[in-house]
Amino acid sequence: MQKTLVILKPSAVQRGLIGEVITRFEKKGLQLVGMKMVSLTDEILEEHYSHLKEKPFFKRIKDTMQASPVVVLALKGVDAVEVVRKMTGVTNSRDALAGTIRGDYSMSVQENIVHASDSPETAQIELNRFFSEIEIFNYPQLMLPNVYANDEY
Ligand code: IDP
Ligand code: MG
Repeated sequence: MQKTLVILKPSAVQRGLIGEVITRFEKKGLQLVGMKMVSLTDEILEEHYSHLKEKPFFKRIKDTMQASPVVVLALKGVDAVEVVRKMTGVTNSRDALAGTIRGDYSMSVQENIVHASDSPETAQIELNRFFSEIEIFNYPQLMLPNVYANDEY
């Protein structure tokens, strides 16, 4: 089983989409193993978006990610990283397919509702960035036999 990190960005928080987005992940069959509301510091954003540090819009991203608290989620499932990325849709929400979170809820590149880890390696690093060990819960997913066949997990 894999774990992955999702951030419900200020665009989700302000637009009242927290519940709807979490519901999508729950309905899919992913197990919610961590969740909290946090304010993101300059430091954490510079680390998290270090690949964009040289971009002209970097300050705008930082400002918008600090416009309100965000909600961070840890989700668990088979191939969770790829599944969640697919559910998220491409970065530019106007190109994102209908049925994806960005495709259904956003018109923006920047204000695109969610962040999702892009590889298993990144997911591990990002989960450690936002959660301490005791904030990630290990509990039985009672619906497991209905979510997967027993040779899938
Ligand atoms: P991702 O969120 O789809 O993985 P990244 O390229 O990792 O996309 O970029 C991180 C975030 O930075 C995006 O989700 C978006 O909010 C913002 N971003 C990326 N490229 C642009 C841009 O060209 N203009 C404005 N914001 C951008
Ligand atoms: Mg990314």
